Amino acid sequence: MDCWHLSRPLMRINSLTLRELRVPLLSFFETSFGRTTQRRIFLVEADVNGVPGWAEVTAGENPFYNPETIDTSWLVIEQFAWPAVKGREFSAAAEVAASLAHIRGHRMARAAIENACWDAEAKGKGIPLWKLIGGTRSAIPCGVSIGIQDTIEILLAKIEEELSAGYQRMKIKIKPGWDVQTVALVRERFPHIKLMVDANAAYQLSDAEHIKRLDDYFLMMIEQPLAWDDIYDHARLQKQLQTPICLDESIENVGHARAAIELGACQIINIKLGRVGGFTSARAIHDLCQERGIPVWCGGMLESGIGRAHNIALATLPNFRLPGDTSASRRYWAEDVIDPEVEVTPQGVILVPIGPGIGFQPRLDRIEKLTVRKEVLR
Ligand code: OSB
Ligand code: MG
Repeated sequence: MDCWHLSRPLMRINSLTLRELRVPLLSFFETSFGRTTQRRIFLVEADVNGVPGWAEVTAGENPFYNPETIDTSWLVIEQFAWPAVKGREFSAAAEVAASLAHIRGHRMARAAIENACWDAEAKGKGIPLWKLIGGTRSAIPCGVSIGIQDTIEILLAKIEEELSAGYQRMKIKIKPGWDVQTVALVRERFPHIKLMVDANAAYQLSDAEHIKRLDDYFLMMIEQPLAWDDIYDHARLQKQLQTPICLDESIENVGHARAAIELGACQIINIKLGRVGGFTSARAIHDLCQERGIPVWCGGMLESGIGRAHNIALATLPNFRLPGDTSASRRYWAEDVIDPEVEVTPQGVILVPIGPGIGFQPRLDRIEKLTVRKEVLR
């Protein structure tokens, strides 16, 4: 008699170790909402039946991209998320999200707990995380996100450098005063590259006439031109624009994705694991977009190797049909916190790891050295 499903071992989270690391970026990263020079990296290590699962809280240092920060997510995990999962038994990581669903918002905080359990579950089963979530790809096509620079010459030189490293598409950050003319000069210099822009909510619908000038430059898409929490105005803008709109900030769950698609607010969606609250939500958005013929790609949040490894797993799902923002460790860090570091081939792809779980080893010695705050929740 096959009663394997009855005797399947239950998962119990014995402890969560929270660590904050301070790590300087090799070069500053500037968006329409500000410049980052040093990251505060928040790592979560879960002990699940004695198996360590790792994840990263992808919140920023300030609430300028979305409402979460490293400090709010620490507090929410400590005061609300840990008490909700502590002592509970799960038959799979996919159930963890439901036990945190009563917490409103704070998706990046919730995602880290769920995602650490996914890593531990995959390790416990001896399989790669990307296979556990249903991934089908053995190589991930890569693009880069290039911040606002001090001069156009510096921007052109950076693009040149990334193209010769093999990256398949260039995304440049824009804001009022660094937009149409900048794009025109990039296009003039690189007529045939896959090019897109990301405004991080820097415009309003009343800027539509200005934004429409971008239609002359054959952009793959314009990412999040309008307010972070608005879907309807994006629909009104998309009706006037030829360039496809891609939503990032505005899509926090599958309901938002459905509304955006049905309103015609976007033609493409950027899925970020933290922003949407973890693998369960990310897969739901992925599946909906696949059904509706909307391509998705994996965004980034200047993650350390831990978050980067999760992004690689996510991007193996079949509807991740466009190059993402997941790029090599060496673009961000003097030294990453995982072994091996994430590398990109001269063809512009990341070869998906074959080891169990996230497939990259956390470098505990280095992690401990960079840690400025640590708390163990039991
Ligand atoms: O909007 O995609 C974004 C970084 C921080 C916050 C928001 C965004 C970004 C990026 C960088 O574009 C992507 C990366 O290289 O990790
Ligand atoms: Mg974005």
